[in-house]
Amino acid sequence: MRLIVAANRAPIRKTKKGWSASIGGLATALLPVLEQHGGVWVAMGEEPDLPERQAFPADDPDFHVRRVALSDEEVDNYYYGMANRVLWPLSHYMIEHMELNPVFYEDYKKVNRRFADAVIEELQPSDQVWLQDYHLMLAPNYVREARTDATLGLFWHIPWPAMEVFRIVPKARELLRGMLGCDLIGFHVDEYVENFLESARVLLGAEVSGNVIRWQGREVRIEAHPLGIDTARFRRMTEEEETQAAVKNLRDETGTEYLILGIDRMDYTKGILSRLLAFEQFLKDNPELHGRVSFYQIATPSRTKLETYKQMKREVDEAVGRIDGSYGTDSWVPVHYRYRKYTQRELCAFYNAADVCFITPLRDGMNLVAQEYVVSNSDGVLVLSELTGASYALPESLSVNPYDHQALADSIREALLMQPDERQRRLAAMKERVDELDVHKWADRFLQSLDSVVVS
Ligand code: ADQ
Repeated sequence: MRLIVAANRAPIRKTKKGWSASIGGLATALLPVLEQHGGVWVAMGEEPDLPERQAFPADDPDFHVRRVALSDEEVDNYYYGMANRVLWPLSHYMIEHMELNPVFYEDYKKVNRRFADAVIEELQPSDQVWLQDYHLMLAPNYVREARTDATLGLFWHIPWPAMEVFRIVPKARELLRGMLGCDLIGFHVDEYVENFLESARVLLGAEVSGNVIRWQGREVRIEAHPLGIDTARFRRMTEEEETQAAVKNLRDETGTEYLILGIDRMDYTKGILSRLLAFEQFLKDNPELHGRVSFYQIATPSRTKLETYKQMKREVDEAVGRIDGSYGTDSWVPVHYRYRKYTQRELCAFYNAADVCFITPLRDGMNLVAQEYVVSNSDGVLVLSELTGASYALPESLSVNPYDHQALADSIREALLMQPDERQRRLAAMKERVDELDVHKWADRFLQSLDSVVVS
């Protein structure tokens, strides 16, 4: 069996030393499968001078990258438009951020058609096709129409909202029909599976029994496959001498008894602003802890072209300035704010050094940062928003409602004061769970399930 992956981004990037495999996320999970079985990775081609088909590695190829060339305007409408300004806010229940421009959908359709055409061209009998995420909702059915016998799976990385929310998007039914070209659709947790089944039942009148949708004479299975991280890699990186030296530096430089950490892409779904406001409230409520606690907020620049993201950054910058201005002293900076990317090893140092990881998205499909903290830390507390997939996967975290300002502020104090035996008990249980979610096991489980769909 060969694997054909279709995803928005390619898993390789050009560095000064030539082409190399990307680190993290999907590339980590799927490249070993492609290396073992061979295949093709179909992705968006944003730069016109890159080849349409590229063998990787060039000298002894394991697989090919196939690029779907897009114009700047198509990238704007399909990616920055339909994917990031319609489907992203919709799926995170933030409909106030939706921008419903019909041109977005027209280009989204066109681009999905082109992805499907590339898959169809590459497809050989007995290949498995695995599409990824909300960028490619329509492509599965385009492939299905051309190849009725193809084996098609899709994994959806963000939440699937309640049916009543999903139906708000124009063309909701067309989008659902597109996805139902698959044999298997995976989500992180059961809640999203239930929401999807209800969407298909109510909006399309599809027959649903258990987790199977009967649709146009075929069966489509809807399953929960929670995604994990590369646990061995994070464990190894944390133990390395270089990382431990960085941990020591960080603690020395911070100079406070407690270190609290937030790490996110700079996105309005991650709840960075309300987290900062909660930290401010915590400082107001707990004067005896002034000078003893530092909060590191690390935010990776993301979708920086979009106005909502620029606006959010301004608000975050202002809040940090206000808190540090009101509470900071000559010897104490309450909030250390870093708006930049780090290497995974550097992130491990932050995780290892932090007494509390404060992860409070307003919604999040899974949230891998929570899992990275659990693997890389040895006696800290994970405070986790109950509106994340990770909260279902890690019930031993200190769960909090990110919309409850006072509860957020109180959770910081509770985490800092948690007794060592309780901290250890919770963290040990979460470490076992994160081991089970491991990204390699996730890929195996999904592909085995896709295989069994075909056999049954
Ligand atoms: P994201 O929204 O990107 O992913 P998340 O799962 O937390 O959210 O993954 C972020 C990744 O970026 C982590 O691996 C983290 O280490 C890395 N990262 C964050 N800040 C960084 C920095 N400053 N420098 C370098 N790396 C940084 C989407 C969904 C999630 C879902 C994943 C996977 O929104 O809900 O968990 O896909 O399915």
